[in-house]
Amino acid sequence: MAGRSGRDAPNGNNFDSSRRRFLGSSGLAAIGVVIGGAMPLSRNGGGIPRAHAQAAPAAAPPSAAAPAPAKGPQYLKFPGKHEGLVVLGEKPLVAETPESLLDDDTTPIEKFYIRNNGQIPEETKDPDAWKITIDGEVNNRIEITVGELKSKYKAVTRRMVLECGGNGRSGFSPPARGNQWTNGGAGCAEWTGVPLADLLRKAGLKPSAKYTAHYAADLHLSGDANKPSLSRGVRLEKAMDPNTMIVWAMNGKPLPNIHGGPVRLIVPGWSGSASQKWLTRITIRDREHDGPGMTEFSYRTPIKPMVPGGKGDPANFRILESMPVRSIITNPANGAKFAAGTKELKLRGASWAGDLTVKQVDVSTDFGASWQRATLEKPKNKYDWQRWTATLKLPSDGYFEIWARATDSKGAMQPHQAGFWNPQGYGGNAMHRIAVLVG
Ligand SMILES: Nc1nc2c(c(=O)[nH]1)N[C@H]1C(S)=C(S)[C@@H](COP(=O)(O)O)O[C@H]1N2
Ligand SMILES: [Mo]
Repeated sequence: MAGRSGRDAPNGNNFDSSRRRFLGSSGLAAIGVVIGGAMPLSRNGGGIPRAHAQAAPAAAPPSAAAPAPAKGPQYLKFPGKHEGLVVLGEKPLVAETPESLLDDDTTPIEKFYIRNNGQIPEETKDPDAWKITIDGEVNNRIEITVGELKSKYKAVTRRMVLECGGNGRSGFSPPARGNQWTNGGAGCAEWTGVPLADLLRKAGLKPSAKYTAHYAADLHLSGDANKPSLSRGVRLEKAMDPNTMIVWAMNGKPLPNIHGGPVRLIVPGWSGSASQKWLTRITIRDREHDGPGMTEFSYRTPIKPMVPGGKGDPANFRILESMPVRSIITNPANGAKFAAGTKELKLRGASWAGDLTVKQVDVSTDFGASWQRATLEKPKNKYDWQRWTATLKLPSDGYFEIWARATDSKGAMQPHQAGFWNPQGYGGNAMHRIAVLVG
């Protein structure tokens, strides 16, 4: 099944020596938060993924001289990237951003997560000469260079969340197949480009037009030029949404190669896999796309809930579209230690909800027995995340867990545990929990 092989394969510990290319020796020093030694979170019915505690910056990073330990976070070493990013897989390269590094209103490029399914292409020398084709169920096929796109269409800039479809996967029990994301397969950047709808209107959609198919320049992991590494698509309605864009700039800078430069799609609110990097072609289809990433259990979730760990019947699955509501605590970091007598903690966080907005964020210091409402900001524009703050009073010194949960504009709240298990672990949006120690 082309749609599955080579993608989302377990990344366990089967790394070879080439992984060292991307693995850093430190991560701790670069993180500007108060942290001490590793502090385990209390376990609660499997609600807290093991990887969570390990991914916390409080864990000791491997030293440069010592061989990499078999377990524990592996920090990323990649040009232009922050040393606190955690490598989830090396072939293909996948790295997530610990929640505490998502504390900026706009995620800086250096902290933005990386997700590849295939080989990373070489950086193009002439970005403006890069060609994009629009064909299929259109009246006029379009072939346009990035240079023409910039000069002939009206550019817009929007701050929008990009989130991997598998974000939160490590919360599933039994473990689901694929990169074990905690909450760090997400970021919120300023994207500049043109709405895809402007090009589709120019091309003229035929009445038969129903779905997009996205193609790109990255080679399949195997190196086979005839096999796309990933080719996803969306319903026409989403393609025509003015927030779905072809972008060439990120945070005001030319889109970096690692993030799909010179040009990529941004399909906000939906599984990040629809946001094709290194975009070369969009073919309009008269039916749902069936490229790699569209079939069987890839980016598809059960229609009728299935037994956790069960086999799953592909006929009971449909394409994952909007992502579920999520909130993260971005400060303090998991494992933070505070001086004895600290009575008040100031929290900062972020929340978002796929196609929806966030209505409310609550925090708890007593394992969910009582909740306190956080102050929630408005999004800058549609698909922006919503920052939140809260001031917590602590009854005494000691070990506390801080839990955060968001509720979306339709009233759906994050669950205590990742639910609706599926083989490749989509939709895991359990409440974020951190541990802190006072005194
Ligand atoms: N061409 C191409 N586009 C791609 C991918 C890929 O492997 N190849 N990965 C997708 C997935 S699964 C995600 S989550 C996002 C990640 O984008 P980022 O690496 O810029 O964070 O890109 C998407 N676009
Ligand atoms: Mo993804």
